[in-house]
Amino acid sequence: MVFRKLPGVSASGMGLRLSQKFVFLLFLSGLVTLCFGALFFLPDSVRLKRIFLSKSENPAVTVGSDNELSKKVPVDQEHQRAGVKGGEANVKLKVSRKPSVTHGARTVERSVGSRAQDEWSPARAHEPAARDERVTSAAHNGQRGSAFSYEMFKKCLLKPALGKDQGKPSDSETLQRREKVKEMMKFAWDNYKQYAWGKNELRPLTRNGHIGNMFGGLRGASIVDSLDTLYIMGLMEEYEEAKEWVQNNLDLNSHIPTELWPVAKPTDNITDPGRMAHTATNKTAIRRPPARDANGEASLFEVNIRYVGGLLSAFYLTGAEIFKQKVLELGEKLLPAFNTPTGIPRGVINLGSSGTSWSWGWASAGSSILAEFGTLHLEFVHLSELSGNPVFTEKVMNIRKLLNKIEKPHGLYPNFLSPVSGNWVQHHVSIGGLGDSFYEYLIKSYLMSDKTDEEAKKMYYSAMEAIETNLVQKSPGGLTYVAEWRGGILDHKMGHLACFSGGMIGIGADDGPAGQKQHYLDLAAEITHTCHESYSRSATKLGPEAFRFDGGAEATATRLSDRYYILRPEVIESYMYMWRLTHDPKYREWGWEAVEALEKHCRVDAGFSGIRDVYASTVSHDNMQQSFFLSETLKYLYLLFSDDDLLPLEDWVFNTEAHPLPVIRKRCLQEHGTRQDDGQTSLE
Ligand code: DMJ
Repeated sequence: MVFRKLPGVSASGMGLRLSQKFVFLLFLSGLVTLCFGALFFLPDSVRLKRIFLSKSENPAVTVGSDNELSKKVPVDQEHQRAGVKGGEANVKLKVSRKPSVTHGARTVERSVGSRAQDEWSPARAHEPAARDERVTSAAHNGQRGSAFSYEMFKKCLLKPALGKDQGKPSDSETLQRREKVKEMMKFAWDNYKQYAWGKNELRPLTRNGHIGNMFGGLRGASIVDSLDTLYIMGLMEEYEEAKEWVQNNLDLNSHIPTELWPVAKPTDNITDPGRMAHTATNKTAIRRPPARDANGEASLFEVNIRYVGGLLSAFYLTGAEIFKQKVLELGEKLLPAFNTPTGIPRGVINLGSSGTSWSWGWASAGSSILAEFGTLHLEFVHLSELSGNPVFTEKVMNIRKLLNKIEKPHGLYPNFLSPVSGNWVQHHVSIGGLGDSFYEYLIKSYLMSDKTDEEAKKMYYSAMEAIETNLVQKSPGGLTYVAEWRGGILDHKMGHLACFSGGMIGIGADDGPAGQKQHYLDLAAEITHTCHESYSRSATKLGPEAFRFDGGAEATATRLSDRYYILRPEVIESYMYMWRLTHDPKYREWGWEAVEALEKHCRVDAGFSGIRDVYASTVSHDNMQQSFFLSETLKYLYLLFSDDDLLPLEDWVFNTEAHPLPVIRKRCLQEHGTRQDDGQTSLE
């Protein structure tokens, strides 16, 4: 049409010869194909979706389609993908400040993803729905509807939580060792109280508090993380102080003046999977958030495992209502993180009213991290238990369904997934940082469900099979280790974080395929042994952040940047489980070696500190008493030197921050009428 109007140009084709026309057409069609193809192959294909989805298209979607909690959720929310520049996992330490979710717009971004994605009906939650959820949850929160009865819940435990005599061991040496661990806890706590009270963590060398950038406006991470440890150790005065702080000072709506916004420094942690800040160090400072984000951005994962986990276990252990109130309030604040096209949450959430969320700037192409979105299940199921509101369980079941259906390379779960398309973003697989606690939560979901969650069980044992086939290796020196996998190529490295897997494989040994129990117990023992070797081959008898099995190395760090130890618990965690499962005295001996090393190298005048090089006999301290030292490292040591009836494993599973959560015995709870519905009295 346009051509005809050109003066002097014939309609037959602007005077071009046939061959020229052909070349021109070829060029044109190539150009069109290229543009069109580019739209499809762009990660998350936002533009394409905008073009091809009509503004009025508001598909109803099914939440957790094949479970009993299914319900329809309409969608009227536009989700915009952040303009995050992709980068490999451990490249840059920054948060993309551009919100991935924009509220108020009208269209929806839909996945053009994989086959698995097409079959699967994800929750596409949206802000109005999230508001409704909040209202619903408040309604469930004891005001009307179902009310959780703590007394009835206790009747469904098989044994008293604290045992006959608080787990006091009968032999005097073990008792003395346990007392030593209790003294360490008191020392760590007293110094935190004196120098950092109300801040997130203690800086023991400079004797001040650390706020960091993981918890948004939340404070007191060490207090919330310590509640249950203080309680089970019988440090009751300290527990009461902690409880009072939660009651009066744990502000879930705190606003930070923008000028006080922390800028990440080289040694700050950002999020734990891989403790990216420590490894990724340190190259990029975090920019201040926009002024409107007064509540700051928090890691969904860290807030969940430390605050939600800490408050839940404090409630279940003590029955103090304040913990329940706080945790339900906090749980609701986390719900907007799930407002993505797939329901897979992004890593960073604004805890304020905006409810916006972001992907970590360092995560490949705006992806979410397996160990982050895969480590919500235990806590969210308990939030539903306590509130009577199924929304929390729906959110995590939705994640589960997607992961179950998506195609997995060699049966393995890569660490990066797009929350928009629901597809894997790159094929890095690890049972250490970025992947670790996802596997842990599969087996623990099964155990916490009183062994009724068959889906979790199946997923766990299939994942284990794939891990054994593809990742488990034997070193020339005979050490068993779990390597990492990068698109089919093995990286012969094991992170300290991966050392939790000895304990995990141990607790999963009972319920695997027939005849596999001993095999799993052996594997668990071998991995725990390797992790112990990583400790005993260092000058300090503490283990490095990562150790290798190549270039002649056997369970030692070869890179300077892998030599630090930040008071992590994973190796001791495996000792504790292996002790409970086998009662082999070597695990208590190994635990005691760790106590001695901590005392010698990490104890300073005002608390405990991580060290920069486990191979240097004159240590340099990193000036940080991590909250997980109080929550996990010292708790696992205390349990290692206690009788098994302190928090018996038949009744309790530990979340990934070592906060004990009770097994949910649905039938028993129903029989005892744990829930009082709509004002009716309980059955007992
Ligand atoms: C803890 O916050 C949790 O154990 C998490 O799962 C991984 N790492 C730290 C401690 O190392």
